Amino acid sequence: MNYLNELKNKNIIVLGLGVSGLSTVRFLVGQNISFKLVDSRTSPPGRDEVHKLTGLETYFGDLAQAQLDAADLIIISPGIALTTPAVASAAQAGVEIIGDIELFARISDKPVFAVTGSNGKSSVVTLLRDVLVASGKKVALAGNIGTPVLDVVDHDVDCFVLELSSFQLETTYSLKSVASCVLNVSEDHMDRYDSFEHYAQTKRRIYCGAELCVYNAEDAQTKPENAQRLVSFGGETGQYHIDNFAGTEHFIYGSETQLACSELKVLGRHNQINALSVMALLHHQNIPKNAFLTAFNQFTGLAHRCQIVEEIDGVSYVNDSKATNVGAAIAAIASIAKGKNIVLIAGGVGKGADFSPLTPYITEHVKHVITLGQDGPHIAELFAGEYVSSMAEAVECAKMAASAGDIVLLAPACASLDMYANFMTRGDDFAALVKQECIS
Ligand code: UMA
Ligand code: ADP
Repeated sequence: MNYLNELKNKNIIVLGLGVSGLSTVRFLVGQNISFKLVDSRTSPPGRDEVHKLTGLETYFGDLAQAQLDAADLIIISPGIALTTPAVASAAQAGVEIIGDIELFARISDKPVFAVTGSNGKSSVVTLLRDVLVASGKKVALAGNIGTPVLDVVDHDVDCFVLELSSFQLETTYSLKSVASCVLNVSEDHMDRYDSFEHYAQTKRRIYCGAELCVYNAEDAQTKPENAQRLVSFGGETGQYHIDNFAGTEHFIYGSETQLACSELKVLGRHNQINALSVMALLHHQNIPKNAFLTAFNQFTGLAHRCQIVEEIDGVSYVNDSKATNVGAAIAAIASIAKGKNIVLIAGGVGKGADFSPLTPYITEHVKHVITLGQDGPHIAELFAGEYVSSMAEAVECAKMAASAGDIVLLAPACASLDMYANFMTRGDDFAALVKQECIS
């Protein structure tokens, strides 16, 4: 950790006091490295916790007044864009700007598996961690999934599994990995990027420093430009793919049968594709088949991703609150519909997305669209839906519209932040309201 000594002589600003900012603060304080803490909000979330730290210089308010140009190094939170004027001006003045993942990369030399993509990241990194653990490895899982990397950097583990967002990749320059993967790229965060290509390019930064680049053969945007060691996955055409063997679907590498798809207990084609990506990420690791078997058998999926909340009068209520973009909502509809039997609840913060790719799926599988939140009126207009003002009203209307055999699906295709603290509270609200319906 020589780099930490270098940091002791630098004028450092930690910019942002959310989950990752607070973790950076804890880490630097633990290393006796001094810094100034800045957040654009007058009352940022971690304010109470840092108040207890004596001798810490803080500035909370307009970044234009924060004197960012005076720093040698800014450790920036992922939620703050590099194009923010005060940040861009500091960069132009020669200030080095890195994120917590870059700091991690500079101080840790343990093996890393890194995963990004528009959808499926958390599911894939969790399953990957489970397989590694089943093979006897000590693993730390961190990054965009919720545990900041600096919270686990000094854990006694054999390797790190990191979920990385495009925001984090923007400020990551020297991460080395044994394997890195872009799962898929579909429109998301279009309020942060000037084009889809820029967003996709940012995701492909994950391949810099990767010994093995794992890409989706059925999504051209995931393919690295100049990589030496490549392995691909994809439902039909990847090196890791799915095919029939002795009458049942199997995960296959080249022509070698690996496991029956039925060993993976979570449902849906997208989960099978995710499992293929896990196998590809572990391509050179000599993981015994049994470890895959154990992990695939035991993986029940993550909360708020296509989870059945309740069945009431023959209608299934499914919480896919984590479908925060159009691609994820499409995956949910396509994987659970049986004909035209879905009542869809959608809406929230659309992040500048184009919702039209939903059209064929809604036409084929959705009998009624109920919308809410900031972009609710726009989505209702696009799909002849019904705009409501609360989740309670949405559940009530969905109940009226559904009949036995139907599925009421919360797959918002939008972020939750206009109405909720995060996608979890949105999903919990939906589930609680559905359960109330069950009692009443
Ligand atoms: N903010 C300000 N001013 C500041 C600092 C932040 O207004 O000075 C705002 C940001 O614009 C954003 C919010 O505060 O709206 C949170 O930003 P943050 O960078 O402080 O976020 P953290 O709390 O540190 O959480 C981040 C990730 N969040 C984002 O990238 C927005 C978390 O991913 C991640 O779990 C956490 O670090 C640990 O690594 C969440 C997320 O929504 C789940 N990620 C996006 C996604 O998955 O689509 C990318
Ligand atoms: P992320 O961490 O990228 O947001 P999650 O695993 O949390 O990914 O899943 C987010 C949403 O995407 C959920 O609604 C889930 O059902 C859906 N999803 C999971 N895997 C895929 C995939 N391979 N393709 C499309 N959608 C997916």
